[in-house]
Order: sequence, then structure tokens, then C-alpha cells
Amino acid sequence: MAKKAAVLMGSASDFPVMERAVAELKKLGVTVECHIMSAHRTPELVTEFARRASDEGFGVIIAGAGKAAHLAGFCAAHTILPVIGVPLKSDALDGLDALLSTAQMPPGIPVAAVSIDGALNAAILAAQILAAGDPEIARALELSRTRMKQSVLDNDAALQTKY
Ligand code: RP5
Repeated sequence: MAKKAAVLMGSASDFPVMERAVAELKKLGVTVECHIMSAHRTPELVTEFARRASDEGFGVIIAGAGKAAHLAGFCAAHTILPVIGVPLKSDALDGLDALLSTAQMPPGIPVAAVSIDGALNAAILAAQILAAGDPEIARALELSRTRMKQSVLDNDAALQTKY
């Protein structure tokens, strides 16, 4: 059976960015489950989810959090599934705080950190991980790249008619 992707976020305030990941995963034909759970406000919930994720049919976890972001690292501590961290922008430090928290994992427990607010790339990377065992997702990714390429070519062609 096809593996699912989990999209977790630390707060409802993270949803406007994290919904980009959900939308992209759906576009690529990935079954996705989305939850708000916090590493510091509901640590038991996150522990339980991450521990059971593999048995529940998940193949990858995306975790978005802001400020002293530790949701992705906290998940990674409880599972050997690949975890992709999305550092989210907040007022005080423009997301640099979350970027460093997400990217600077100590040795042994990796988190694949994407850019600040990089929920779209997190979804594509998650789909690429799942595509290793799922030819339909692989095809959807190939198609998406072909479309991207065509859009660059179309934009260039339009530019050439102006200048
Ligand atoms: C983090 O703190 C969340 O991921 C969110 O980005 C940030 C602020 O949370 P709220 O105060 O908006 O709930 O844990």
C-alpha cells in the first residue's frame, strides 16, 4: 500500500504557510494527514504520533514550527522515518531563529531542513522520498518538472516579444 505523508505544525498560526505543503502533496497524488501538535505544549501527543507513524503507514513526516522550533527534531527523536523541518517566519527574528533550530541538529538525529517558510519544497522533497517506492508519485513529479520547464520557456518566449 502507498505510504502517506504527515504534515505537522506547532500552532494553528502556522497553517497559512503549511497548507502550501498539503496542497502540493495532494497535487502530486500523495495521501496526506495534517495535524496541529506542539513539541512543548503537547509533547506526549507528538511522541505518540511519531512513535506510531511508521506502523500507521506514513513514509515521511513534514514538521513546521516557528521561533525556537523543535517540532521536527522532537519528531525525529522518536522515529526513524525521514523528517523534513520547515522553519517558519515569525516577527522577532524573521525566521532565522527557527532556521537555526531546525538545521543545526546535533549528530545522530537528522532533520532535512528546507528554507524559511519553504513548505512547498518540503512537500516536493517528501514526494521524492515516497517516489522511491511509488511509481505513480514518481510520474507525477516528472510531470510537474516538465510543466515547470515549459513555464520558464513560455515566459522567456513572452519576454522576447517585448524586448
Ligand atoms: C511555535 O511557536 C509555533 O510553531 C508557532 O510558529 C509559534 C507561535 O505559536 P502561537 O503563539 O502562534 O501559537 O511553537
